[in-house]
Amino acid sequence: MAPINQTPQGRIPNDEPTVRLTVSQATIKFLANQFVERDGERQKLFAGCFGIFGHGNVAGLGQALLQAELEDPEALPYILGRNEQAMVHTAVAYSRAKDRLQTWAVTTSIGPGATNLVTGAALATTNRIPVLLLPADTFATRVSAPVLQELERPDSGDLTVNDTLRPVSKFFDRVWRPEQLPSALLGAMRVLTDQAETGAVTVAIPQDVQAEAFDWPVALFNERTWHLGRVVPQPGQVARALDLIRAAQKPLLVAGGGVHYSRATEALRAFAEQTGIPVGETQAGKGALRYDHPLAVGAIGSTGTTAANALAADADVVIGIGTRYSDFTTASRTAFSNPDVKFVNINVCSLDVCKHSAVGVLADARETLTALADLIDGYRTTDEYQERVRSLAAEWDAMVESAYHPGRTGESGRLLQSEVIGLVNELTDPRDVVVCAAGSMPGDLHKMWRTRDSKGYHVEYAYSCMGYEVAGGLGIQMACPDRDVFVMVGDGSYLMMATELVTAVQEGVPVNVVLVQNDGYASIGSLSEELGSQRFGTKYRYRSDRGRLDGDVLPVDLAANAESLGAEVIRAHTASEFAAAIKHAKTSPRPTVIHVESDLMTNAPDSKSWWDVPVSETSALESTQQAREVYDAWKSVQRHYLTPSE
Ligand SMILES: Cc1ncc(C[n+]2csc(CCOP(=O)(O)OP(=O)(O)O)c2C)c(N)n1
Ligand SMILES: [Mg+2]
Repeated sequence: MAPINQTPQGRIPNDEPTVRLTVSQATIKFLANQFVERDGERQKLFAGCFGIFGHGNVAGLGQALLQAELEDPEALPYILGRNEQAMVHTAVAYSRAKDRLQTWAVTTSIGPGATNLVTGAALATTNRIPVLLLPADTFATRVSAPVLQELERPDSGDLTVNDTLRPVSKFFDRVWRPEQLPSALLGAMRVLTDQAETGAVTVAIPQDVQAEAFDWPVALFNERTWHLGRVVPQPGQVARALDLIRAAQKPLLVAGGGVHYSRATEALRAFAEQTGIPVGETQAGKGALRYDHPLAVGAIGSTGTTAANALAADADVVIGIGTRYSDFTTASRTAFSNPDVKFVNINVCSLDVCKHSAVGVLADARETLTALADLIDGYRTTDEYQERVRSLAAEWDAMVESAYHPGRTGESGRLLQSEVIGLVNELTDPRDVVVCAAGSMPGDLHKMWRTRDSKGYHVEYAYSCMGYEVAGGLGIQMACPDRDVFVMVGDGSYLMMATELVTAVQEGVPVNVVLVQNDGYASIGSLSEELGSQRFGTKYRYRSDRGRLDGDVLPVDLAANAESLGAEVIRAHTASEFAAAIKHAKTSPRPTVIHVESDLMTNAPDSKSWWDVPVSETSALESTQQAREVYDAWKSVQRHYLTPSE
């Protein structure tokens, strides 16, 4: 080691060119120069930056965004959103529509602006979709403390409300000093572009630091390309997977969201056709195979088709591709009930590869399917098995057909929800996109939506967040201007967050919204009833003389609400009015909301499945006691899947 007083003789002096910019200006300039490449396709990582300004970011990042817009409007376009959580939803939906190859940055003020991000961040991380959050933070210098919206604590000087974003972010950094910015930004990019690690990424910048100037090495702003490689499966892993598949009599493929992100739908179809293995789909995986393909059995699990669930019950080898095996997919570990069932898990995430004691293949879905197809030789399921697949699928499809065309209305004379879904399905183009997140419709859509295009189905069901729908629809319509987007939203979700209709109007994004008004929570209401809780507290009613929420229906007019936000609104009462409204919405250049009333009682065909929601073990209500008996019976068939699949 050199003595401390030695000079660096003989070394070349550091004359790296620098540029003097604020931390905010440097951040924006850096973000505008990030690119992503996969399969030879290169594009900007950030389509732009959503934001809502407050004192935390208006003069820092706000000034930088203004300067950038004036210099080059294409560099990092700024869009004013209406709610911070909603802006994250819009960014996430956009990114999912782009197979996670592109996303947005989201800038917020400090305090409530920042904490409004938490739900959006949790949604992004749960769904594993990249989004960059740039919440402002309280002063690094603290001279003016406590500042407006600062969480002042007696026990900590460096904790701020932004720390709530840590557990819901896949990467979190706070830039206390300008020198920290390069490592914070590069760390953020690494996680955003890592297929296994991605999710919400937070870089919090204190409001004083945002405005501080620094001499940055120019190289920080060079164009930088993040190459998204495809992880190739190891031969040993492929061999072990092949051993299992070749021995399978009744195999079943389960396609998850990873099939889409990897753009493996063609490889999946080819593999299924080569081997005669049927394909079930999770919520995120739906659309992996066209609904009418002879090997498609549609949705699997708690909201699955009877076809997929019958095959799941018998399956001896389950090949999960890009799936997290959520409780809805596994029917809370009751769907795969063959005592000898074995699993092959293909995933880029080691967390998922290990589930259910599977034979794991830690690799890209497309690469793995291609490798399996190359090596599986003449393996094929029997004609008898394939015939069973076709007949089970046909049986389900007939049920969907009658649910689409019920030939009757609900008890109140309103349209049945299954007919509403059927009309949207039949009157939209195959490439149009249906969007949903929470309520009774995600389950109904999972079961009944006939997907005709791999990108035609977008239901956020990892976080199933009420309020995602309209904001998400905006993002998808922005990502796919050549498709018509139809958001299906319940009155509950609409009331929680319809704010981004205003943003859609502002940006001229012609997203369509089908608003199903049923005066309450059909979903949680029917769950409540099933679990013996009698739909308690799930209806939009006045408080009655009895002191309960069982008075008259509340006089809420959501169509008028949508009109007031600037959308074009059509009130449809009958099937023919509704059909005309869909046709009109497809041609309208404006955001269009179709308001339709339906019943709280929905009528989708039964999945013959289960979802683990615990029922009170002891209760004064007979309805609850009966529900507990059913619950105990299902609990007794729940599995752990602990036997190694090898
Ligand atoms: C933010 C959030 N809060 C609560 C829930 C729990 N939840 C799931 S569905 C639902 C009701 C949805 O109502 P609505 O949008 O009217 O749809 P419907 O059930 O009537 O079809 C609730 C409260 C949730 N998923 N997200
Ligand atoms: Mg409702």
